[in-house]
Amino acid sequence: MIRIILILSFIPFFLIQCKTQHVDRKALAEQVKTEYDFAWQNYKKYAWGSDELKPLSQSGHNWYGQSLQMTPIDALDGLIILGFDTEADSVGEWIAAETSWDKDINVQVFEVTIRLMGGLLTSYQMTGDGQLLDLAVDLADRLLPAFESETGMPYRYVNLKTGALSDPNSNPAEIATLMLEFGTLSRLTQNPVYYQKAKQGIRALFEKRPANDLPGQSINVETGAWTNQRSHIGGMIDSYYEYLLKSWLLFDDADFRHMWDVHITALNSHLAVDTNSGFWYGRVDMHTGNLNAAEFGALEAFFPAVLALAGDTVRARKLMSSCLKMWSLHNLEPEVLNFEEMQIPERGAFYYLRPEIIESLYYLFHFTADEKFLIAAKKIFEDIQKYCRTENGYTIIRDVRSKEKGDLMPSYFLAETLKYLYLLFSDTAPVGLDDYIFTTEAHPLKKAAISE
Ligand code: DMJ
Repeated sequence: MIRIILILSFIPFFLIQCKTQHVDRKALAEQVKTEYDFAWQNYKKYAWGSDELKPLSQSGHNWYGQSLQMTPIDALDGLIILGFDTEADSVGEWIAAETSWDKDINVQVFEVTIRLMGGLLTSYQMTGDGQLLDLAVDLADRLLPAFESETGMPYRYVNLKTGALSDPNSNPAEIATLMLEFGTLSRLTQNPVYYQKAKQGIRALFEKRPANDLPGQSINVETGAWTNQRSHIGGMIDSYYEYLLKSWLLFDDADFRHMWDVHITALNSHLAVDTNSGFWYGRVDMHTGNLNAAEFGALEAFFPAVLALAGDTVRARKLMSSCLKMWSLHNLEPEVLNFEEMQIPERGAFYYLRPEIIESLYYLFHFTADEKFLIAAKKIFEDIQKYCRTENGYTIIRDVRSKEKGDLMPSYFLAETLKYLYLLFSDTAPVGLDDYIFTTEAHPLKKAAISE
């Protein structure tokens, strides 16, 4: 009896509802638009010109002391995609006029690439505004010194003004998650250097893999030595896999296909695990392949999308179902979940408005047309409104059990979380998975670039 109750408690609320509910996609798309506008207007009111909004303190926050216009640049293509045309025009003009990268600050190459360069490239592709492309080129040129390491793998930080390098202790995600953006820049400018440098870093990383093809969590870009032996699909490794697959699909480069094939085979043999609570990818030792933590979390929830994009809808569906169980435990997902005990370790109780679970629902719905994924997305949208909305914008949650609020609206909430919700519900969006590859920050890049 206890066993039956236990199994029933693992069935997500969304799946129980599936048989009876129908989703009014048009109405939901309008609601997402309303919430996007609400979040954006509050950013403008309290944090305009800063990187991100702090809704509880009604102020702005800059990552490096001075602003890089993180939220406007990350959000601009969302304004275009959701149909805020007049606003998008004036924000695009403002970005072109106000943005300068000539700043004496050490920036994280990965973050500024995915949020700023990615945002600029998509907005350029959607508007044809050459000033946005010029900003992307200027930014990329200032980041290029990062690749001047002994191994060719990029340093984590570079000074935008001086090119000074810092922090050689990097990780697969930060090393590889430049390829779509740098590669697209090469396509658009006909300058191969960006593609070559980004690919050279990935190639050097791939060559360092152990015999079982499982990369570790961190690696020194000067020596090529692994500095953390944990292997998993979570933060610090996650988008390495994503970018191998997507770089193959966007650039039709067979080297990336080979690297993806090698790794997905290893992941499915060593990390994939069927338990009483569902199908998961756990954390293993990179050399032995032995499970050392039955942990999964909000960041790992990107993986059903990647599996679906790779054509593995069977594993994608199973993992999606596990992700929804993770969400429904507390009606918000934790950063870390022990999937054997279905308990949240203290260090992983927060929800940072992350998009990955919604991103996966978007891919699953696209590839299967199964309405249950829309129903799940509707429930998640409702939960986010219920627990993360404040009078002055949306905010992160410190603990999904108590629902205690933190004080930050990350730029990816507009760039990804709300954008993926809109794309799920709208059937008139100007971009979609047939013609675009979405970066890890949800900036859609055209499969055939403008200049081709
Ligand atoms: C985003 O900046 C990107 O999706 C990145 O790849 C992972 N983390 C955040 C969202 O959770």
